[in-house]
Amino acid sequence: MSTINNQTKGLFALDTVEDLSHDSAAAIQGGILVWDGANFTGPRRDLQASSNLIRQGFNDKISSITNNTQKTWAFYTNANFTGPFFLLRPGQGRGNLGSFNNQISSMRSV
Ligand SMILES: [Ca+2]
Repeated sequence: MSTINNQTKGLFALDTVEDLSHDSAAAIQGGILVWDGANFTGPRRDLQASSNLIRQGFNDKISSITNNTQKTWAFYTNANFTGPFFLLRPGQGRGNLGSFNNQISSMRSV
């Protein structure tokens, strides 16, 4: 079993919240989690609000995302919420962003 598979299994077993630290549980209740690596691996940022990712040091780096908010979010290839984008519904995640891999520069709820 690879490390990636173990992490993915853990990510989706969110009913086992008792296994999480207090900070992690808070993030899962209301944030956008973005990773540099595919399949929810590597450096991570927990974002609570709309962001131009240049300021987060994460511009053109995101390779996987989960939306743990109650809103649909849009992820754009250009700064200031412009350019091609895709949507993630509440609770939805993508471990592989396809043509959007390492392309996202801004994001906001819609
Ligand atoms: Ca990346």
